[in-house]
Amino acid sequence: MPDGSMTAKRQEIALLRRIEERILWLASWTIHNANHLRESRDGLKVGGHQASCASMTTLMTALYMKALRPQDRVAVKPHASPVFHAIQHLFGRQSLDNLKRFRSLGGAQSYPSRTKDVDDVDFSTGSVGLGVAMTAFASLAQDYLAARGAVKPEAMGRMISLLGDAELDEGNIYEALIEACKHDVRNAWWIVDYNRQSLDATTQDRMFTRYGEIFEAAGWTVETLKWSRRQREAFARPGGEALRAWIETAPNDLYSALTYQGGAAWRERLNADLADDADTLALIASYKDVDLGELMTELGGHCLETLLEAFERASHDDAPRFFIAYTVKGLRLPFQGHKDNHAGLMTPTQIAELRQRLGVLEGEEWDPLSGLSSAERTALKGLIARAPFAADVQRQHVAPTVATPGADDLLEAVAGGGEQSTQAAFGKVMFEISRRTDEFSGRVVTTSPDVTVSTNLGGFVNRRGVFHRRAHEDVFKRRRIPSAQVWSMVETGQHVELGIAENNLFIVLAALGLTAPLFGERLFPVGTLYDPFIARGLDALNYACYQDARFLLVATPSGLTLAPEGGAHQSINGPVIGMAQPGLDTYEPAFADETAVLMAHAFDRIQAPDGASTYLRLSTRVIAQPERADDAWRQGTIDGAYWLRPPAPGAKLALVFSGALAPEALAAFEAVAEDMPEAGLLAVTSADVLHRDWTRGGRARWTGEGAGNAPRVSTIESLLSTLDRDAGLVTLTDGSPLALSWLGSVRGQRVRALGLETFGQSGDLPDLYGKYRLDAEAVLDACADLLA
Ligand SMILES: Cc1ncc(C[n+]2csc(CCOP(=O)(O)OP(=O)(O)O)c2C)c(N)n1
Ligand SMILES: [Mg+2]
Repeated sequence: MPDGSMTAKRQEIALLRRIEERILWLASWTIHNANHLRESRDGLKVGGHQASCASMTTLMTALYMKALRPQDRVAVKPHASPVFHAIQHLFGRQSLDNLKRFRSLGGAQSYPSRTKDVDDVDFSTGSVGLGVAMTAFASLAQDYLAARGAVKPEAMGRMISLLGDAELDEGNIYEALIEACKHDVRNAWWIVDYNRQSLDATTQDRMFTRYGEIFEAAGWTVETLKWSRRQREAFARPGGEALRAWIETAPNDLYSALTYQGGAAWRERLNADLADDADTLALIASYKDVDLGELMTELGGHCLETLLEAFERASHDDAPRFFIAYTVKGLRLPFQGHKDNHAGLMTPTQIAELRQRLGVLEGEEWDPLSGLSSAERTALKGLIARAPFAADVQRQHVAPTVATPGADDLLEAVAGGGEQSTQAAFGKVMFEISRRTDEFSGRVVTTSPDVTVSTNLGGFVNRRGVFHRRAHEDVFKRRRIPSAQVWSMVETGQHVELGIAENNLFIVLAALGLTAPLFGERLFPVGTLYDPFIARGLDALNYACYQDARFLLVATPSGLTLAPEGGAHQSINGPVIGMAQPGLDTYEPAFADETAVLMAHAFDRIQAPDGASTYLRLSTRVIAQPERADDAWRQGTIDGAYWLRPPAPGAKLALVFSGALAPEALAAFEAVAEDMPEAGLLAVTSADVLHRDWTRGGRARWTGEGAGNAPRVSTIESLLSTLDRDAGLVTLTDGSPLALSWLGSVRGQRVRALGLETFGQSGDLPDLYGKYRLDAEAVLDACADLLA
C-alpha cells in the first residue's frame, strides 16, 4: 500500500496531468480558432504550430505549475507561444479575448513579445537562438547587480531558456556558451525540447550524444531526460532492456515514422527487429496496440514525474544546467512524429476528435475546465492558485529616474577646441564619467568584444575595473610591468569584457539594457565595436531593440576614413542600417562638442519612457574644431542638423555633410562661397532623426495629428525652407550616399549625393578621398553639375 504522502503525490501528478491536457487543448484550440473559425479577410494562412506546442506542453506545465518561482525568467521557444499564453490565461494574466485574437491585431502575439504582449513576457523570442543567449546574459546582468547588493541573494532568479533541438544548430548559442563559461555564469537552465524534428525534416542523428559533451566541456551540468516513469517500469520487466536499447539506437527518422504510424506499425517493426528475444516478444505482446504506441513515445520530456524530479534535483544549487528532454513533436495529435508536421494544422474533424478524447464539451471549447466534475474543477483551480509562479508579485518594474550629467558637464571634458576626433572625444567623456562620484557614474556599465582599448574605453576601465565574479589582480601591474591598461577584475568592476563575438555584445547590451524593467535597477550600458562589425551582430542588435532594451552603442572607427586599414574594415552601410532600425537613434557627429552633447542626450533617452537606444558612428580622424558663435548648434545636433554656415534667404545652393568629411565639406564650401556667398553649409548629425521627424511631420498633416495647432513643420523642412525652391543640394557622407540623398524629396530640390558605393581599399586620405570622390574637388564638380 502506498503511504499517505505517496498517494498525495500521485494525486497531484494526476491533477497536473489534467491541467497539462487542458493546456494542450487551449493552445491547440487557440491556433485552430485563428485558422479555421475566425473570419479571414485576406486569404492569408494565419499559422501557429500545434505540433511544436504539443511537444513542449508537459515541460511547460511542470515548470509553470510547480518549478518556477516568481523571480525566475523564461525565454520560451517562439513557436510554443500559444502554450505560454494558455498558461498565463489559467493564471488570469491573459484574457480570453486575446487568445481569441491570437495573431490578429492587438491579440496574443505569434511569438512571445515583451513589448506587444500583455501577459508578462520575460524575454521576446522569434529569431531562434537569440532567446537562448539572452538567458545567459540576463543571468550575467543579475550577477552584476547582485555584486552591488541590488539583487538580494534570496531574490536571485533562474534564467531559463526553452528551446527546440534544431535551434541548437544556431552558432550564436555556442558563442554565448563560451562567454558564459568565461564569466562563470550560473542560474541558467537551458531546456531542450528534443523532439528530433526541425522545420523541414527529422534532425540528423550524428549529434545525438555530442550536445551533452559540448555542454559538459563548457562546465555545465547535463541532465538527459530520456525515459518516462512508464518506460522505466516497462524496461525493468523481463525483455524490457532490449526495448530500451532499441529506442536508444533507433535512427531519428525511423523512430519518427513509427511514432506517426502508431501501435500496429510499432508491433510489426519491433517483432521483426527483436525476433530472437522471447522475453521481449512476450513483453510486446502484453500491450494492446494503443498502449504499445504510447509506451514507445511517452519519453522523459512528456513525463511530469521525471521532469519534476529533475527540476527539484537542480534547484539545490546554482550550477548552469543543460537539460535534454526527449519528446515527440505533436504527441497526441494526428500528425505526431510526421516529418512535415511543423506547420501542420488539425482539420475540424481532427480537433473535434481531440476535444472528445480530452473530455472537453462541444460549445465549451474556451472553458479550460469544461467537462470536469465540480470537485475536479475545485482541485484544479486550487493547484493553479498554489503554483509558486502564480503568486501576486510584481514582475515588471519601473526603476527610479537617475540624474544624468547635463551636456555642459560633459562638454567640459572636450573643451579647448583645437583638433580632435570624435572617437577621442568619446574616450574623454567616458574618462570624465569615470571620475564622477554621482549615482549615475556608478550605474554606467561598459562592454566591448575585445576592442575596449582600440575604441577608447581604456581610460574608463582603468578607473572602474573589469567586472568578474571571481576577483583577479592585474598580474602585469603586480609585477610592475609598465602598461597603459590596468585590468584588475573585481566584482564591483564596471566593464564587461567580451571575447570577439559581436552577437554576444548585442545580447549583453539587451540584457544590461533591460535591468530596469527586469530587476528595477537602471543601468546605463555603453557598448563599443568597430562600425563594420555591426553587421556581424545585426540580428542580435535588432533583437535588443525589439525588446526595447536601452543602451548607447558606439561604433568606431568607421568609413573609408579608416584609410590604411583597408576595405575589409571600412564600413559603408552603417548609416543606412541605423536609419532602418527601429528603437535606435543613429547619429554621426563631426565634432567633439557634438559628441559630448549627443552622449548626454543618449543617457537621457535611455531613461525616457518613450526613449530609445542610440548608435554613435564615430571616427579616429583628427580634425579642426569649429569656433561656436552661439548655442544654436546644440539643439540642432540633437534634432539632427544645423547650419554650420547659414545660407542667405533664397540661396540657390547648399552643401550638406555628415561626420568625418567635415574638412572636405568646409574646403569646398569656402571655394563655392567666393562665387556664391549666399550658399549654405548644413551639418547633419543624424540623417536618421531628421528623416523620421520629416515623415512624421508629413503624416501629421494628413492624419490631423496635433489638429488645432499650427501645422507641424519638420526640422529639415524648416532648415531647407531658407533656400530657394529650385536650389541644389550636394550631400557628402563617408558611407552609403543613400543616407542623405533623400533630402531632395523634402522640398523637391535637386541633389547630387556623394558617398561610398563600392568597397574601399588601403591608402592615405588624400589618395582615397580622391579615388572615391569624397574630396573637395568632387564636391565642387557636383556643384558645377547642379548649377549647369
Ligand atoms: C533565425 C531563425 N531562422 C529560422 C527560423 C524559422 N524557424 C522557426 S522554428 C524552426 C525549426 C525549429 O525546430 P526546433 O528548434 O527543433 O523546434 P520544434 O518545432 O521542433 O520544437 C525554424 C527553422 C527562425 N524562427 N529563426
Ligand atoms: Mg525539434
